[in-house]
Formats: sequence, C-alpha cells, structure tokens
Amino acid sequence: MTAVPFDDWVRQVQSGMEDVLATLLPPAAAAPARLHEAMRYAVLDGGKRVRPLLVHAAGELHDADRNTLARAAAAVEMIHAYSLVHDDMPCMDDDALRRGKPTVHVKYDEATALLVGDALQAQAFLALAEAGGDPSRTLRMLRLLAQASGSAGMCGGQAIDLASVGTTLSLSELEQMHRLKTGALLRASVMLGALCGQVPDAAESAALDAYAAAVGLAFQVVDDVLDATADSQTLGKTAGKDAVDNKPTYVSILGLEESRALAQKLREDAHRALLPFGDKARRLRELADLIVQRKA
Ligand code: GRG
Repeated sequence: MTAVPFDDWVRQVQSGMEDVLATLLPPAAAAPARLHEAMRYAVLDGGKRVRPLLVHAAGELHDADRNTLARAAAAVEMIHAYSLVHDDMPCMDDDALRRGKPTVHVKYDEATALLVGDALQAQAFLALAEAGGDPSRTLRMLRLLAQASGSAGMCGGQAIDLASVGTTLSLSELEQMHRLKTGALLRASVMLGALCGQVPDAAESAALDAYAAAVGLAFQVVDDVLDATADSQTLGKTAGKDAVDNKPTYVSILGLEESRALAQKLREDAHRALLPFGDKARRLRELADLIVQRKA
C-alpha cells in the first residue's frame, strides 16, 4: 500500500480538525452569543495545528480509535488556543496580532478575552470527558491534560517566563522554563495520541516521551530563531518581540548559529528515540522534521 504523502496527510488532519473543532465548540448564535462567537474566533481558521498533528501521528502508531483521537486532538488545541488568548492580553505579553488576525482582547475586549480562555479550558476537558470508550483510559487522559496545562506544566512555565523578563537565565533555567511552558503540552499531545490506541508499555512510553521532550524543546528553539529572523507577516504575530521585551531566549544566550545547531541536534535525538518503532513511526519522524524546518 502506498502511504499518503506527508503534506497531504498534514492537510487532511488540519481540515478534519477544523470540522471537529467547529462541531465541538458552542454555536456562535447560542447565548451568550458574544462569548461563543469570540471562542470560535480564537480557535477556528488559524494556526498550524502542531499539537493535533502530534496527537494523530502518535495515535496512528498505536492504531487508535478515530473518534477518541479527534476529541483528544481538539481538547489539546482548545487548551493551546486558550493559552494564546491569555498570553496576548495586556497583563501578559500585550500583543495585538495572532494567527494573522487582531488578538481576542483587541477584536472584542479584555473581559471577553479572559472568559474566552476560561471557557475554552473547560470546553477542552468536556471534549475529552465525552470521548467515550474505557472510563479508566478517559480518566488517565484527563489527568494527563490537567497536569500538562496546570502549575506543574504550561501555567507554571508561563509564571517562570513572566518572572524572568529583564533577568539573566542560565541555559538550564531557560530549558526548564520551556519544558513547562510549551514542552508540557507538546509532550501531552504525543502521550494522549498514544493512549487513544493500544496502551503503550513502559518501554514504548519512555521512547515516546524522549521523542516528545526533544521535539518540544526543538519547537521552542526554532520559535526563538524565527522571532529573531522572520517578519510579522510570515509569522502571523509580532516578530522581534523577545528582544524588545528583554526576554531571555536561546538566541540571546547561544546566538543564532548555535541555536540552529541545537535545533538540528534535537531533531536527531527525536529520530533516535523513534528507532524501536521502525517505519510505523514515520509520521512522528516527519513531524519532527517539519517542526525544525518550519518557517512560521
Ligand atoms: C497564558 C496560561 C498561559 C500560558 C501561555 C504557550 C504560552 C503559555 C504562550 C504562548 C506564547 C508563545 C509565543 C510561546 C512560544 C511558543 C508558542 C507556544 C508559540 C505558539 O504556538 P504555535 O506556533 O501557534 O503552535 P499556532 O498559532 O500555529 O497554533
């Protein structure tokens, strides 16, 4: 059987995700309409859908159930979208552009943006709770997503990030911040995808986690490189903000060339972690390449 080319597979997952998200989000006309419209504005029609792609790729590796996979992917994307809405608010990064559009607090207002994030977070857990199938597996997935999103994961990383502005971080402190802020949700995406199928054994879990850790960090290193080198139109968000905001980044600590080399090394680490899975891990391998080679 000839495999679907990677680009086509990416487009299929992205467009399937759009349909699933559109169905799982409350209709824009339902009261309170302004909040629902803003939630759909924040989530639909934008973003690379990297986390859903990771969920699907890991799911394919484990012959996952399609419905559970779609809901797990949607749940992670809703958490991600909520984090972007809150991150862009004046009390955090204060940004006006996201996914090539005005940010939610600019398009609507600050209170709406706060509620959009809160409601998206709840909607994410609802999507996962109603995934069906074995209740103990659902519970495991809910715990995984909660841990990755909360103070031991994404929110904790964001707190360290906010506290680090204008300070000097060592490379290991920077790495720890990113392992939490962006890495935790990317790792959870891989594990959630795997849990949608035959539950991985300890060795498989360890291999997947090593892959996800490398990819999660590579994603951030590339993000820092792009912030320093790409333009706002290409990125769909304000470029060059890290330097303006005096934020410690891989580029500020290592410089551009060493950061690029680190991203390549992490890509190799990710590939190596997948060796035990052979050709079945092709999509995860291709995604590691995409994450390191992306231009936006
Ligand atoms: C506010 C609780 C809270 C957390 C915010 C993830 C995050 C934590 C903030 C985002 C800020 C940021 C620019 C982080 C750098 C890496 C990152 C997550 C970029 C955006 O993710 P992409 O590139 O975005 O996957 P798209 O739009 O493609 O989904």
